[in-house]
Amino acid sequence: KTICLIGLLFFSLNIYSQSNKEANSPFIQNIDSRERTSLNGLWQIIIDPLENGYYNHRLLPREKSGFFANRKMESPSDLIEYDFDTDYQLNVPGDWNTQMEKLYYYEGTVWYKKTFDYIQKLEKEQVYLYFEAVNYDAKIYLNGKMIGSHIGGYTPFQIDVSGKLLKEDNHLVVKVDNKRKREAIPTVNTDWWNYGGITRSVHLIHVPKQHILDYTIGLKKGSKNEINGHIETKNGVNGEKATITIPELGINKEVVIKNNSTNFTIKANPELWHPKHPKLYDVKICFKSDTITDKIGFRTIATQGSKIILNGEAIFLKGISIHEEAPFKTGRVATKEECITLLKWAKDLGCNFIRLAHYPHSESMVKEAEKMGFLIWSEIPVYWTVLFDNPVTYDNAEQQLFEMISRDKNRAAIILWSIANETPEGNDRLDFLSKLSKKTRQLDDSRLITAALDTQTGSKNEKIIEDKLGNYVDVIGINSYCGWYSGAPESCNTLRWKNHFNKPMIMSELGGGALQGLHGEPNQRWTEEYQEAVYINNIEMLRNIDFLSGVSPWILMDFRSPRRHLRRVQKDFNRKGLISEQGIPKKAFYTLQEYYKNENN
Ligand code: GCB
Repeated sequence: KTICLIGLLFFSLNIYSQSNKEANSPFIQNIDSRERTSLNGLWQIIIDPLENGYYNHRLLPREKSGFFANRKMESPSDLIEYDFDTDYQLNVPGDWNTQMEKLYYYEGTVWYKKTFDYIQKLEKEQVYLYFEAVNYDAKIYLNGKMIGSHIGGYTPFQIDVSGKLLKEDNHLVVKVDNKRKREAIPTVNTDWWNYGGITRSVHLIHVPKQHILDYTIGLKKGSKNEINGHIETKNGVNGEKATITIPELGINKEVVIKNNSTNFTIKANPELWHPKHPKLYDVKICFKSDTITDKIGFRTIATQGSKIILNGEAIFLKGISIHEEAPFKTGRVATKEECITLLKWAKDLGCNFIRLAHYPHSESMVKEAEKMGFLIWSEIPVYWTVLFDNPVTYDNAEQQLFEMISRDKNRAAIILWSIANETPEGNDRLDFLSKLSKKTRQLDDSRLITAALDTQTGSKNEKIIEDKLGNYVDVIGINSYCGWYSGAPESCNTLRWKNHFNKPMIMSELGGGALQGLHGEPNQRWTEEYQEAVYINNIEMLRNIDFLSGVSPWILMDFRSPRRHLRRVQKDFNRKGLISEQGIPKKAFYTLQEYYKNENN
């Protein structure tokens, strides 16, 4: 028994240190430009609600006999009570809830297995196993051995598998658990579907032993003609050189590596990235035999009083909030085409800005949006009442923040990092979020920080923004549902707003629900006319807010949420979309479109 307990302690410490060891360590950038082998496609799966493949009947972790061993019967008398190869299959990337009826409401463990051969692509290569996202808790085993773990459903992670791959028949097993937990980020309570699974792509990434790991390239804060850069290499030797080429700007700069890193500044006069002309430059970085290419935009972003200043000029953000929900079929977005469909709808609406709610969306989404000229708000799922007094919860939030910023820091389109949505006032929350804000600035001081607040004070006719969190952000997001959760739609156009902070405000949410095709009087809930009235009156209200610098109403498309029970209307959908999940616009879509058309800039 004592041995078992010691074993368990050692095991837990080991897991703890494994997940912690990876904290804040840089990972491969821009995987699109890397030599890759896809591990997408059908994977074998075992649904394991009791975690029987992980714990024995004493609830102790199985050491050898877990499902990660992928055991097979060798003789007819063998007793092995699982077999990946005769069990179900699921597609990767993809959520399990919409792929298999019996998994629609499922929250728990599913084991995934993929068998593959390893074809070496480069001489003396280093290989990373790269997951774009797994929701939520992933434990990864290669050929029977645990090689890593990750927590957090929307950000990438990598594991160095150099020297661990066999030429044939590698078996990669991933235990995926999407059980909601009070201490997790997000916590147990949300308003979106907790889609489980290996929701984004999986790759083997092949790089030379000496390679470029991480890089940051962008305009120096406050300058339009100086490009700042930082490169981190792996296995570099002091004195070795890297070059940065931007042919269109006539740049070809050699830099020297010291302690696997280098910082540099280059004079340049780039055409600036702007929603109306989203100019991207081809950038090439070479180090030894490694080359990486990227398309990078250059712009400045700042605030001045209540204005957001892009490239030196005030801009009004005409936005829309978007969940990463697949159009037409629902479920998690799994393809680039699905991202493009959503983005085209936002274009039709007349947007120059999107709020990617409530967690980091896929890299494809961000890149496609950047090409199409959308400014982006990107956020981590610190949503509602997470355990603000729990240090483990904080570390988790910080790690997700780090992963979001690491992946997307070279995307000029992103101007706002959001650290929280609708969190309740209190000291623990303020400590937690002010620390997170400080961390965000340390990681990236070139962008603005925001958070969406629902904590206004005041009366029926007057709302006052004075939440202390306002001190720690650059731009204040306000979620307010006048005409839906409070008051009738007509009450909104006389509602007045006051801001205790001399900072820009984005109305980061407003809206109301409607079932597409349901018509009636403007005071009849769930009709398109009611939703239209909510928009008409809220737009009047917005016109009276002089510190308003943008809007991102809730939300582009109806999305699945288990909080939405009204069968005759909702059927497990939050119906606040301006477009139904089948892609049909509701009346309010055109109301907002009209507003955006008539607003200057
Ligand atoms: C909110 C939340 C959003 C919800 C929305 C709603 O304030 O931020 O996640 O989906 O309200 O529809 O109630």
